Amino acid sequence: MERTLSLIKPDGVRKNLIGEVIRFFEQNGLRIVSLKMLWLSKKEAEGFYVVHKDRPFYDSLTTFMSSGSIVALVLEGESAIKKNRELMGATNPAEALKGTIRGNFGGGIEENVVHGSDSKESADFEIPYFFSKLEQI
Ligand code: FUP
Repeated sequence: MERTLSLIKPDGVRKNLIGEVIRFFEQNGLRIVSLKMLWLSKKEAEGFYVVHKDRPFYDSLTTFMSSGSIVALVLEGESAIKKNRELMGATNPAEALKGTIRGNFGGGIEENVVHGSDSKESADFEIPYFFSKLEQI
C-alpha cells in the first residue's frame, strides 16, 4: 500500500468538481485517508511548489494556487502515486486523454484541476505539508 497527496485546485473547486473528483478516485480503487479544505496564502503556495522556484511560471502558478479554496487529500492504494497520475492525465489538458480528470475538465496548463505527487520523494514532502501525523489516519 502506498500513499500520495492530491489537491483539487482553485479552478476545480470553482467549477463544482469536488464531488466528481473524489468519486472518481474512489471508483478507481483509491481510498481517502485524509481530507481538508483550505485557502493557501501566496507564501504557503510558494513553499509547496518550491521545487519550481526557478521556473518562469512559478509566480503565476503560486498566484493561481492562492486565488481560492482548494481541497487536500491523502489517497491510499496499490501504486497510489502512479495510479493517481494516470487518473489525473497529462499536465497540459490539451494532451491529456479523455476520461482523465484533466482531459475531461482541464481549462489550460495552469488551470488543470488537480495536483498529484509525482514520486515517493514528493509524496513524503507533500503529505506532511498539509497533514499532521494525527490527521494521517
Ligand atoms: P504536474 O506534476 O503534472 O502537476 O506538472 P509539473 O510538476 O510539471 O508542473 C506543476 C504545475 O505547474 C502544473 F500543474 C501546472 C503548472 N505549469 C505551468 O503553469 N506552466 C508550465 O509550463 C508547466 C507547468
